[in-house]
Amino acid sequence: AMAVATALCGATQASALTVGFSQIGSESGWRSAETKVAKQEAEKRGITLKIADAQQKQENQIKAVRSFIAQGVDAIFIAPVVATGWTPVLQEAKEAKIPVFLLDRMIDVNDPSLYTAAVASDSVYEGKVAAEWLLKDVAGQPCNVVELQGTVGSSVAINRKKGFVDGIAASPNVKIIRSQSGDFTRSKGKEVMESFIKAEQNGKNICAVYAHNDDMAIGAIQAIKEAGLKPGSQIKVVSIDAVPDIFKAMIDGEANATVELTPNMAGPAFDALIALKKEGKQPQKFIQTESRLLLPDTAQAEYQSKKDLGY
Ligand code: GYE
Repeated sequence: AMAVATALCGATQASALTVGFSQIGSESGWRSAETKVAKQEAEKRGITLKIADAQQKQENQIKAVRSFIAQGVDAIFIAPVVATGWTPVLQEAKEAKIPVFLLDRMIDVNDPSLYTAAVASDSVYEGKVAAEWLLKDVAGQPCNVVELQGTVGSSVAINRKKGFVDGIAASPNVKIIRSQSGDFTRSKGKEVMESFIKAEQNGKNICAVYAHNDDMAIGAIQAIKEAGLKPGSQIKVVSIDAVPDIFKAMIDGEANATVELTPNMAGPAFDALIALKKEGKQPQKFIQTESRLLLPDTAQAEYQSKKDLGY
């Protein structure tokens, strides 16, 4: 009875809240999961969530934010497609006294008060974890790496590259020989991997592919197979996100490692918002999610648990 009363009470207090979420789009399995989880987490708390899909365009995000300001929402969540260009619209939100929460990507602004808090992983660290896995796996042997970068200008593409480059810096046996953006999509990941394979002796000169997300890795796996090579052994595959399909690939011996990123970015942001509105509690500026390295030994269990979570 106590639990019910508490739940009702929480729901009543939160039900007044309306949040506008400017989402990037649905470029990856991870992104779709994040949207789905955001809806579930809003419902749990009795929050009204309005989602605007920007179809990968910052100008659409800026329009959406302006429209949320005009509607007088209680808070604005933004998953910023690129890092720069946010100051003017965030200034408008600040003047309207609407708190802004960043989800999963960061921005470059001179004035940190332009947003209230960010929920994201340490994406430099993710790149480092991927590099460390590869260094350990190749154990001093030479290894030519091709890199599939995320969306150009996004904080995560910049940081995942930096973390990996830093991670291999002291190991001259591991080298990035080619690097290009695959825009975080399967189709582009496949296309770019095909061009890397053609340019590198039909793939024979490539030891590993490092993809900034699992979807591009899955596209790359397809390209490797079509070139008559074995992904996971002849060309190693390491990526980031931990979507169900990468575990399927691990089970089939076609992918080697991923760095997990929770799709639940909205939940912690909702909690911080409720604490801010209810108790006037200023949230932590950077709410960091975990980054676990996941390998084939747990792929079956991980696949199942992700599916059980509904993505
Ligand atoms: O890793 C990728 C998505 O911004 C952290 O964006 C996110 C990334 C995620 O498209 O799959």
